[in-house]
Amino acid sequence: MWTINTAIVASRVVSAVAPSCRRFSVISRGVMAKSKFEYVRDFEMDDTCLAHCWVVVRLDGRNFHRFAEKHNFTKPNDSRALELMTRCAQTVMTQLEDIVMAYGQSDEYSFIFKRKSNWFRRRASKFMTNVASQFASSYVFYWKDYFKDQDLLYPPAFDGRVVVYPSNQTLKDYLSWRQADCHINNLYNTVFWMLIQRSKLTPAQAQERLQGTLAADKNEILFSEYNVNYNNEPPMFRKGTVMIWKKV
Ligand code: DGT
Ligand code: MG
Ligand code: MG
Repeated sequence: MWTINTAIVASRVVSAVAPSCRRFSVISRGVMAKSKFEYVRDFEMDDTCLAHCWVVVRLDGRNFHRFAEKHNFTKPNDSRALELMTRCAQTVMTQLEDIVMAYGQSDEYSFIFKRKSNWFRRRASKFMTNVASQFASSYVFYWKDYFKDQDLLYPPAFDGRVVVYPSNQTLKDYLSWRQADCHINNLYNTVFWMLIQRSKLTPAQAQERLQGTLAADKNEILFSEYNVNYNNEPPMFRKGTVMIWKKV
C-alpha cells in the first residue's frame, strides 16, 4: 500500500436530438452506429504529450492577490492557506492516476506524471482539466477544515498549463526554478512586511528601501534590525512543499 509523504524541503439513444437527427443516434447492443456527423471529431486537436517525457501540470490561483486580501490571509505567509493547498494536492494525487510527485508554494502547485503514463492516452487537455477541477473542488470542500473562522466569500479558480520535460535534468531544473521563485519572493516579502508591520513604513517606503538590495542585504536587514535569522523561518515558507509517495 502506498501513502503520500508530505516532505517539507519538502445508453443510450440521445433523446434530446431533433426528430430529423434521431435516426443517426441509435445505439444497438452497446455499439454506437456511425452517423454522418461523425466527421466533426476530426476538428479535435491532437494534444498528445510527447512519449517518454515527464508531464508537468502547474496550477496557479486566479487573482489570488485579491483572494488573499478578501479572506484576510496573514502576511506574508498564511499557514492555513498553504496547508489547504497541500490538502488539495494530496487529493489530486490520490484521486487521479500516475502522479509521482507534487511541489507547491504560494498559490501554485506542480504535479509530475510518470514518464510512461498512458492516462487518457497522454492527452494534455485531460491531464490539465482533471487536475484543475479536482484541485478547485477540493479547495472549496476542505476550506472549513483550515479556515475555521473565515467564511469562503466567493468561488476560487485556478489556471493550468502542461509542460513536457524530455530529461531528468530538465525536470530537475524546472523544480529548481519554481523553488528559486519561492525563495526570492519569500525573502523579499519577509523583509517587506517587517518594514511595514514593525517599522511602520508605508508599502511605497518599504519598496524604496528594498530597491536594488541583494539577498545578503535583505538577510542583514532582517538580522540587524529585527533579530530574525532568515534560515530559521519555517521551511514551508522558505522552500515550499514536496509530496512524494511512501510505501507503508
Ligand atoms: P494571477 O495568478 O495572474 O491570476 O494573479 P495573482 O494575484 O494570483 O498573482 P500571483 O499568482 O503571481 O501571486 C500570488 C498572490 O497570492 C500574491 O499576490 C500573494 C498571494 N498569496 C499567496 N499566498 C499567500 C499567503 O500565504 N499570504 C498572503 N497574504 N498572500 C498570499
Ligand atoms: Mg496566481
Ligand atoms: Mg502564483
